[in-house]
Amino acid sequence: MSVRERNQSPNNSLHRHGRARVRVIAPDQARLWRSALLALGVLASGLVMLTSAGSVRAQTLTPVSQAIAHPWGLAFLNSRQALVTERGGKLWRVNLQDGALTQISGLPDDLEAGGQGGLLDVLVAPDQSVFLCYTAAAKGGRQTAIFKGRLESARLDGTTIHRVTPAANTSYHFGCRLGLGPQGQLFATSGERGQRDLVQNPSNGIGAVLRLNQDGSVPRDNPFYPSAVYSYGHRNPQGLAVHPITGQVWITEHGPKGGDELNALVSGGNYGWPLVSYGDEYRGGKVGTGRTDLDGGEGPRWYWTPSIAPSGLAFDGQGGLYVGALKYQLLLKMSLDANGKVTQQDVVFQGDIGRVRDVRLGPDGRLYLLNDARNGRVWRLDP
Ligand SMILES: [Ca+2]
Repeated sequence: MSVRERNQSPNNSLHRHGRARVRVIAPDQARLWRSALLALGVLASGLVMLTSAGSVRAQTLTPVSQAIAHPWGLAFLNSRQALVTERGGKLWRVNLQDGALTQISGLPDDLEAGGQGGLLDVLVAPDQSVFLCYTAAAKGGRQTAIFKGRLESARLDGTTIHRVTPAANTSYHFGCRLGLGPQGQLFATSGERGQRDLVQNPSNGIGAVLRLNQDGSVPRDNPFYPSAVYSYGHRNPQGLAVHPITGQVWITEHGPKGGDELNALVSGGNYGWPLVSYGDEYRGGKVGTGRTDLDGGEGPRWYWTPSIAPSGLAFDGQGGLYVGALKYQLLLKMSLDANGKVTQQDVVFQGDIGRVRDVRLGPDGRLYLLNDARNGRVWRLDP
């Protein structure tokens, strides 16, 4: 892999934005201690308070699947079965009772795995249509693409319904998280592919969140119609979740060196990349204008410096928002008030399953996770 997602050793505190408390909820004393150290690092920055251990709640991580190599996306078919993508280009149906895997055929012919690309996210619509977000080989390199199919036994029958243009030769920053909005529109994140010059132009899909009808056509009320772009100025968003009450789409995105973001999307919003950032360039120096806010743009609801490398995002039924993280190997719970302001950040666990790639709310109301490892698995968080 020529360009790696951030996995530098975590040697710094978990930074945060705004005035909020950090509370630690961890399943055992060892985990509590690690998490408390993390939180105390934040405390040392003088920005937050650490609440007492009285808020600690025991939770257990239970493996619920056989091993899957670098799983990336998880979607539930029903309460007994889920689909899980493998970045290298396989799709599995997982029996959630016994953990058995069934390989699904019929994947798109132009799927190309390599670098950060491959078979990435999966979504199951209420009518059981299956959507895949993947890296497609294309003239001029690779592109993020969306496939729609129906599952017939262990085979997908479908077609590619959208391709992000222009294609680029790079093998990183594909984005590729999927979600369904309250009116049934499909939302998909599209990373910037190292094509910074294109990100501030919403007529292309680079560095954007897309909004499509389920047949791949562009809704007439899209802000830049006929463009599929719903919001732009994004870097590499790998978490997407729809708020269960407001219907607003929330995303997480990888910043440069620092400045990973949690964003709440508005139609037509400009989220600033590569003009502004809370992070710095990897080579050193400020990003773009050197500022953190963009006139007329949308600022993040939260940011993390140093970077946690967020991947996977899920709301629970009570307004809690869960953020998975690769680099810090943790699951965070963000609490929101009625205005969508982050009021608290909790460390649910850290280090227990390595790099967290995805987090989803199951039909049983419990959180399910994927860990990014050669022998990755589906995990369930049990109270
Ligand atoms: Ca931003």
